[in-house]
Formats: sequence, C-alpha cells, structure tokens
Amino acid sequence: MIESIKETEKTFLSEISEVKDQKELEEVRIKYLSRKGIVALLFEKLKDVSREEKPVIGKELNLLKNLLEAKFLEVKEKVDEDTGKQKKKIDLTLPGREIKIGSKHILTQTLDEIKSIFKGLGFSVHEGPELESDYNNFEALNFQADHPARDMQDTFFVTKDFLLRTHTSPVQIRVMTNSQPPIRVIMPGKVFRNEAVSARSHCQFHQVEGLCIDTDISFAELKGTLVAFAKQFYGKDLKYRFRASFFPFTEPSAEMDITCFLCKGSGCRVCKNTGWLEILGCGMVDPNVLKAVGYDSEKYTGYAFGMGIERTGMLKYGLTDIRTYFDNDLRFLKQF
Ligand code: 2U9
Repeated sequence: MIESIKETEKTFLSEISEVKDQKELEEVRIKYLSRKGIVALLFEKLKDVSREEKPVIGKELNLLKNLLEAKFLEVKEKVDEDTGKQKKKIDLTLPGREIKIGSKHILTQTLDEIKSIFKGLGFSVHEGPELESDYNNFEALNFQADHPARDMQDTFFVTKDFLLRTHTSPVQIRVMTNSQPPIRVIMPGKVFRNEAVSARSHCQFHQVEGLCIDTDISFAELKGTLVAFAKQFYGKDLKYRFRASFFPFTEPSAEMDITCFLCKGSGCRVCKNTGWLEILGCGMVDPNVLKAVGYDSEKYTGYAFGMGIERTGMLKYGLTDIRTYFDNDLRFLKQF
C-alpha cells in the first residue's frame, strides 16, 4: 500500500508538470482527484489493511491527498493566468476601432452662422429667461389688452402674470431697461406658442430677434443691415423686397422676402406660385415701446427684426417639415 502511495505521488507529479492547458489539467484531475479517481480508490482499499497498519497508512494517504490537491491548485492558477494573458494579447495587425464623433445639430449650426454674421455687423448677443412676465412679453411691447396673443388659446400662461415667452422680444425690454443707447444686440432663444403641431408650425421653436437703438437711426439703416445679412446667409446674388406689414411693437413694419430658392422666382409649390419667400419681419421701434422703458423717443430711434431659426434653416436647406428638427432621426441629422 505504501508502495502504491509513493508511486501515485510520482506519476501525478510527472503528469501534472507536462500539463499545457485547461483541458489536460482537467484530465489529470479526473484521473487522480475525482470521486472515482486513484486517490479515492486508495482510500477504499484502506478497509482491507490490518488494524495495526491503518493509522500509518491512513496518515500517508491524507498527506498524499493534500499534496496532490495543493499541487493541482498551484498548476491551475498558472494555467488560468496563461490563458488570460493569451486572451488579452493585442493583435496589432487588426484595423482600429472607428470612433464615432458627434456633430452640432442643424439648428445650432444655423444659429451659429446667423450669430457670426450679425457679430460682423457690430451686434452683440444677449439671452434671457424662457419664463417671462406678462408685462415684459406683452404690456411693454405695446400689445393692447384685447390682443389675441394674450388669450390662453395662443399663449401658455403659467399664472395670471407669468407665461412661457411667445417671442424673444422681452429680452430687448430687459436690455433697454438696464442700459442706455447706443444698443446693437441680437437675442436668440426658445419660444412657445399654444399651437397645434404640424409640418409648418410647432408649439416650441427658436427665434433670433435684433434691436438697434441710437440717434438718427432710419429705415435705410434697417434695410442696409438686413440686406447685408441676407446676402451673407442666402447668397450674394439674391433678390429681395420689403412688404408693408403690422406688428404691435414696430411702426412702420415690414416683412422681407427673397426669391424662392427652388424656382428662382418663376413660381412653384414651395413659394405658392408667388416666386417669393418671406424670411423675416422688421420695423422701426414704436415710440410707445421706447417710452415704456424710459427712453426719450424724440432723441432716439431704432429698428428691430425677428426671424424663426427653424424656418430660416428650412428655407436655406429646402426642408419641408419642421418636426424633423425634433425627431432626433440620425438619418436626418447626419446630412448636415
Ligand atoms: C422690441 C421692439 C421691437 C422684433 C420684431 C418681428 C418683427 C417679427 C417674427 C418673425 C417670425 C417672429 O419667429 S417669428 O414668428 N418676428 O416679424 N420681430 S420686429 O421687434 C421688436 C422687439 C423688441 C423692444
């Protein structure tokens, strides 16, 4: 029996020293250390050993079992480590992983371009809160008490006196209240209108409005500035016209049209056969607005203008549905 124990130890140590991978290690474990392995068989034979020899042989058998198990764990650790290292090996010949780089949303790109053009024309940029007072959004801008925009059906009121701004014009009121002319600012930002969502309108969109106040500001300066903007944004060969219009906060008021990007003026579905597309509204700031912020309306005059950024981008890129801006569909966004 002692002979068998010694022989088992020798063959086990020789076989396990040859082991190269987990499969071979498992084969050695099954042969020696499993329930029906050599060590278990030797323990079974212990019952046939004489009473005197049993303690000695039992002790030897336990020593063998402990030694084999310890050696097995030591080799297993090494084999596991080697296989882990092999898995981690880097194949330098593989092509690199593509890093996906995001891009600016088309609305941000459009706004960036508008901002850059007006900065070049001497304007600075101001922003204001989306939650506004009824006073800044309507009252100070010469909206009559019964103006339809002041109705709950058109404006999101939060309380009786506070609302989600319907245009960025209240930012102009804030700027004028806090500073003196000369003023040349543009105000970009999100605005809200209680309207049904469709291909042409949304309940939230973005605007850029501009304001210029100084002595001797005339309609000619307004035209010069807006034509310079339109030529830089839509192309230097563009044709334009100003049409009389009405806004509570400007007098006189006008809308600026450019020739249709699609039919070049001959008339099509996009321009409803007029050959013209409206790009913005504008006008000379109403003296009532100047008075509301405490300016001397005899001394100062000014002009203001406003455009929807979604609409501006739609006209430039020929888009037909405002909702595509907010769908977050990568097939749309990746085109810009
Ligand atoms: C002050 C005085 C005057 C801002 C102006 C427009 C004309 C205009 C619309 C274009 C499309 C809004 O996005 S839109 O729906 N805006 O036509 N906005 S003049 O006039 C001001 C603003 C502030 C104190």
